[in-house]
Amino acid sequence: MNSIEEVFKEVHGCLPALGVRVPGRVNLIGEHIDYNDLPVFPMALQRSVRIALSPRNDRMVVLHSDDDRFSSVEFEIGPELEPSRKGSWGNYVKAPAKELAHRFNMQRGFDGVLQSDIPVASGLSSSSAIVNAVGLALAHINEISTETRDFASVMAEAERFVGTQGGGMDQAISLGARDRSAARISFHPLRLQHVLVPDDWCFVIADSGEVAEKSGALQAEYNLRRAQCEQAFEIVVQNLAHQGRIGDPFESYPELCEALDTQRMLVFAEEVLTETLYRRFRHVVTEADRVEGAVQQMVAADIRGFGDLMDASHESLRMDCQVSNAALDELVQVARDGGAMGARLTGAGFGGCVVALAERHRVDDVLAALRVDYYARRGPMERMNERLFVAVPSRGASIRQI
Ligand code: NG1
Repeated sequence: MNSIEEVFKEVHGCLPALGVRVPGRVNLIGEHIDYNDLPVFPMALQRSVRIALSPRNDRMVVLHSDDDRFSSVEFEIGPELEPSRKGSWGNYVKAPAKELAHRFNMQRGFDGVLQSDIPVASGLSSSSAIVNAVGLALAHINEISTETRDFASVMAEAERFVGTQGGGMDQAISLGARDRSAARISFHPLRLQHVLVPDDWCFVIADSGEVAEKSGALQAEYNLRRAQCEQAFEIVVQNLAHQGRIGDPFESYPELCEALDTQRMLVFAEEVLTETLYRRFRHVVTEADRVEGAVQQMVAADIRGFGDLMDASHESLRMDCQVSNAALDELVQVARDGGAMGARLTGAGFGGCVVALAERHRVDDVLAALRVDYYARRGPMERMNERLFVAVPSRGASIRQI
């Protein structure tokens, strides 16, 4: 790959003025619960989206992607921006432009070049990295504040432009992560509690090769999970209030989980919910407990305890949230058989990646098992170095003058 500055010169005929870098992320635990406003526990990756750019004196954005799979994008910034064809990556570029134009007076766009080494549609948040990178670029050149907490929420709102009713995890971690750390993220108000990842812990990422394209068919499944979780919450809370077990109905999952013991809540929920809604509800409240447990285990450097929670999370995602598939289950099993302390699907599921935790001295065994027992059986795969790697907990987004 040529350097981003070289590509910029080739495309735009001059050198760029600014460089923006936004990392992808891997969620360690706390899946399908950020949109229920419950805490999650991700970390940022060493892989990132980078944009080299020069501000323009008009409101055009002209962004060239240095990846043959994605064509260039060109549009004028404005609050009325219409999305391109469904599934088009340009919508992730338009999303922050529209949201920021809706909130602020933006007179300047940019000429840019985008490079990325985050695997696409794999649950590692390549899409939010693009949204954040374009958002940061536009905010910087239009002198809009990018204080992490507010800006992450604005970017989360922006990304819903593509049609997925996502939570706020991805934008918060890729903007606010610290070096060598994971972060427990809680919402309303957004707060990041940084936890150092023990040196001896290695998180292996393995891509199933099955595309989890959230702007495609998966979008409806994802949005359905969100709607089911909300419906389950409403029914449980209304019945609790109706039976006089609580005073005023709670307004959010965090309030409910804070007030009631999980097991007692589950016994009650099973009585009032249909089977599917009960499964979703059980996933949400038990996953919330696992997040708190996992944060404590990382602080205590208890790798076995953390691994067990990852296993339990995968089981819950498979059985209750029902977002796993055969390839993800197989990868998880191969990683565990190869010596991982625990493994689980990461991101929205239905394809994409798993994350496995290994002690440093066992990580080569885990990688070898995945190569031999998963990848070799599927024949040659393109971009193999993007598919299987050890995650390095990395710092969040940055902007530099070139
Ligand atoms: P992925 O599939 O990694 O982009 C999505 C959502 C998250 C979260 C996870 C499931 C977006 C941008 N991201 O992540 O908010 O809900 O699924 O835990 O919608």
